[in-house]
Amino acid sequence: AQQAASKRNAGYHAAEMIKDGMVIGLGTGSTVFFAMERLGERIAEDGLSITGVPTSYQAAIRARRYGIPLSSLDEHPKLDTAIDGADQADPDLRLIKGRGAALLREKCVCDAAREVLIVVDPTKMVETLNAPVPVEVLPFASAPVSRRLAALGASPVLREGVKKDGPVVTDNGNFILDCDFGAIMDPESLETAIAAIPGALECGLFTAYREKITVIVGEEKGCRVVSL
Ligand code: DER
Repeated sequence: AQQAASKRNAGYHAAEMIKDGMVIGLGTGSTVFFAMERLGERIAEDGLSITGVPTSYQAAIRARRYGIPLSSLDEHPKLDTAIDGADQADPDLRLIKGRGAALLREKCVCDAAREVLIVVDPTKMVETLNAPVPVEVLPFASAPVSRRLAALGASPVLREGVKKDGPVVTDNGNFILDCDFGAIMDPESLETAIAAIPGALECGLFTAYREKITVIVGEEKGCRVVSL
C-alpha cells in the first residue's frame, strides 16, 4: 500500500507538470499509470488539451481509457515531454528500464522528447546500477546475440511469458534477453558495446539522457524531485 501511495504521488506530480498544448510521450508500467490517471482527470475536469504518443499497447489502451488523444512519432517527431518509469536510477540519472518489455519504443520516445520525467518509488533509487539489463533481440539472431552478450560478462536469459507459453514477444515482434551483469561500473560503455551487436535491437540502459531527465521519487507523503 505504501509503494502504491509513493507511485501515485510520483505519477500525479508528473501529470501536474504537463501544460496545455503539449505533445507527450506516454511510457509503460505501473507508475506511469498514475500519471495517465491524473492527466485523464485534468482533461475531463480542467479541459487540459494534450496529445499523447504511446510506447506500447498497454500505454495506448490505458490512454484511450483516460481520454488522452493519441498520435504518433510520424506526426510529432519532436515531443515536448515524455513521462516514463524505470527499474533503477543512479545518482547520475542513468537508468535501467525494460521490466515491461517496452524499452525499444520507450528509448525512441525518450530520444524524441525535449524533457523526460521519470516517475519512480524509492526502491528504484540505487548507488550503482545492478539490475538485469533487458535486451530486445531479433528472434532470427537470438543465439549468436546471446553468445556476444555472454562474452560481455552477462548470463542472458530468454524472457518467458507468464500467461503465454514460450518466450515473451514484444510489441515489435522480438524477444527479450534479460542480461545480469551484476554491478555495472561503466554503464555508458556497456550500452555502446551492446548497441554494436547486430541483432541486439535495443537495451534497457538509458545513459545518454541525463541532462534532460528529471526523476520524481514518490514518497508516502509527496515526492522528491532529482535533476542534474
Ligand atoms: O518497462 C519499463 O521500462 C517500465 O518503465 C519499468 O521499468 C517500470 O515499470 P514500473 O513503473 O511498473 O515499475
